[in-house]
Amino acid sequence: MKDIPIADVRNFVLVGHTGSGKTSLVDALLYKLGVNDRLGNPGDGTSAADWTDEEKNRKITVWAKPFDAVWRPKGGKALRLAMLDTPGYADFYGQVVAATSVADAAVLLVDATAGVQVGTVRSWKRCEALNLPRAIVVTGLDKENADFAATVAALQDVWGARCEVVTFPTDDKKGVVDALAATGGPADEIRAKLTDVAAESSDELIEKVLGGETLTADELSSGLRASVAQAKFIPIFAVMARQSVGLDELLSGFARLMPSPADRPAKDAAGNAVDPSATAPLVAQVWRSINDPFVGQLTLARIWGGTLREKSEIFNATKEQKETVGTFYFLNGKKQETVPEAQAGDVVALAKLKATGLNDVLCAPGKPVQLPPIVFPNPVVSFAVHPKTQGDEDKLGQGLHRVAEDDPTLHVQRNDETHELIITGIGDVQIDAAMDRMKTRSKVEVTLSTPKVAYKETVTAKGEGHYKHKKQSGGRGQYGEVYLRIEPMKPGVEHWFVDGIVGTSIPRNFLPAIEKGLVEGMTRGAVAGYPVVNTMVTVYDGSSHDVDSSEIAFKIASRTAFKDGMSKARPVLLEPIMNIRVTIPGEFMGDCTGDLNHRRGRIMGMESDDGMQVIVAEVPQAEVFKYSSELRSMTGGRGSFEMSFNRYDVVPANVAQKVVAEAAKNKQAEEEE
Ligand SMILES: Nc1nc2c(ncn2[C@@H]2O[C@H](COP(=O)(O)OP(=O)(O)O)[C@@H](O)[C@H]2O)c(=O)[nH]1
Ligand SMILES: [Mg+2]
Repeated sequence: MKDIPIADVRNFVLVGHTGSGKTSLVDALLYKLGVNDRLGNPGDGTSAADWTDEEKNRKITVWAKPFDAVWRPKGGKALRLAMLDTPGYADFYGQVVAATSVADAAVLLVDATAGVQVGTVRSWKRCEALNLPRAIVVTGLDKENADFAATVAALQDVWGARCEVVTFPTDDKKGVVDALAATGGPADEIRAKLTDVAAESSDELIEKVLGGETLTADELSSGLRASVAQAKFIPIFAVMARQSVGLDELLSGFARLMPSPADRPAKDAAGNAVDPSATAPLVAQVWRSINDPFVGQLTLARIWGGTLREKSEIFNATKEQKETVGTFYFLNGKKQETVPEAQAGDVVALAKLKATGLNDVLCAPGKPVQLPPIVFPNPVVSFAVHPKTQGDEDKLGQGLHRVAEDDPTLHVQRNDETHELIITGIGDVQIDAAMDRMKTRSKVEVTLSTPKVAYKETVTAKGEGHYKHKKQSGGRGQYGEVYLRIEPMKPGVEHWFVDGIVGTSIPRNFLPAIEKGLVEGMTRGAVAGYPVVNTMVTVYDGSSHDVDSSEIAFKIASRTAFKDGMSKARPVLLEPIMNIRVTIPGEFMGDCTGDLNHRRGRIMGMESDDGMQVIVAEVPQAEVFKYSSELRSMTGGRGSFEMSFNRYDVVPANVAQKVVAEAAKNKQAEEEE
């Protein structure tokens, strides 16, 4: 906003374990800063931040959302806050990835009664990967057993002395002391430590300190701020959000220590800094896209530089297309405030853009800039989706598509081989929430099931096939005879169908029909009726009849000869094999490797990563459809995994037997219908 210079803007993302009080802090700030006239609580569904139905019902944050407020301290400068609240629950990690990508800093919340949790570590790692400046806010201090000092010690134990206290609770927990402002008692001790941190940021300050002088308040702040910007110093704040205690001290800490959009400009794809000033050409990045049934299409963008104006022409540099900006808003939960212009640090919601989607870069006309795209985690959990009501298939397809549009970590796909609609996500709670959303929006109810495995078949040896199709019924008969050879595809060979016919046993004009018959034959292999791959067919002989031979006769002959030949070419069943990377605390190592072996997995290696153990393995897809929830219960939520397709490989005989039996049963059921 125009009246507050960029230097006085603080854009930050709130991250941390689920239940650490992120949304409560947002609610407390919105209430304190006059955005809302009552204090909402995510715990009882009254939060102004967790306002969507799915969030109210589950009492957790599901979406990363922007909030906007101004702090006007008595006698001080106004500070504009652009906050991004994020979900702590692992299934919604994609939202954390999006929001951290467009924030200038992170605020990591840690519950004083729980300490460092899985979600805390996950958030921290994300910040490290982005080298994001950050602060820690200790919450839950009003709870019984809460111990601020012990929590600080635990944080320093994991992340070292770069984490140091700036504000701390009084003994009666009725107030919070700001060590940068107060004197006497523990504040002096803390300030001495902070002075050392600040001194390290510049030669000038270090000389002053070594010379025995005390740093002025401004020197101390600016020294600390330089270290925060490089993530070398991480200030710890104590806050009691629900009691509105420690908020002024927190905000004044943000003003003194946290970076402004001018301190940490975005880098374009070539590594050049984007000019953050308001007079520079516009650069804004789309990090979320909302398809709301009431407000329509909303595009959430973070402005990195220049000024975005209402009713203006801009350029989508990613799509290389002009866009017209109508109105845009600051969002505060359900509230939308129209703003005429926005600058670096602002997160705005643009209505009704035509061509713009996630990850697009919006620029001034004639000044295109490319930014590195936000890279989302790969979804790993799949379910087959079936409509509860027959006849809802079309509605289901559309509905799924629509919910997947809002969430880049949800993929929807029809599997052409199993004929199932498959939804893939990060976790089952995420998929469950998406299905609820679809029920409300598209009025389709569904059941979920474990997807069918898309088996394939191939041959491992040479096999001869033969069939003579001969029918004499009344008038014109049908005649076609085919001899063929089936073998595994040879490396480097391009075409799977080889014409090896010598002489005129089969007239050449029937070859296309023969090939069609083979293609049909390959859709249902000889083992269990799955598609056949990697198989070469040479047709080398046959016979025809002047009158009775026809395309249809040769199609039937080649299709049947294929089945004959395939069954003699030592056919096998193939299954998808996945790469899996399981990250767990060391204590679960034995359980997890044992479990993977049990799932027919092959351990390829082990690594350690930041205090966690990593198992790298290959495992058949059929065995890991439910791995997400099973790993969660095996490790108490402390394990995580990534998964990607590797290859198709032969199904071991004992397992294949069961698949074949199952296929035979299904075929019989089909025929009886
Ligand atoms: N006693 C107490 N409860 C809190 C505090 N912060 C949050 N809560 C409660 O803890 C629950 C989870 O808080 P929430 O803000 O949704 O956590 P988030 O998942 O990090 O956003 C809610 O019921 C809050 O009312 C706190 O500092 N003290
Ligand atoms: Mg929350």
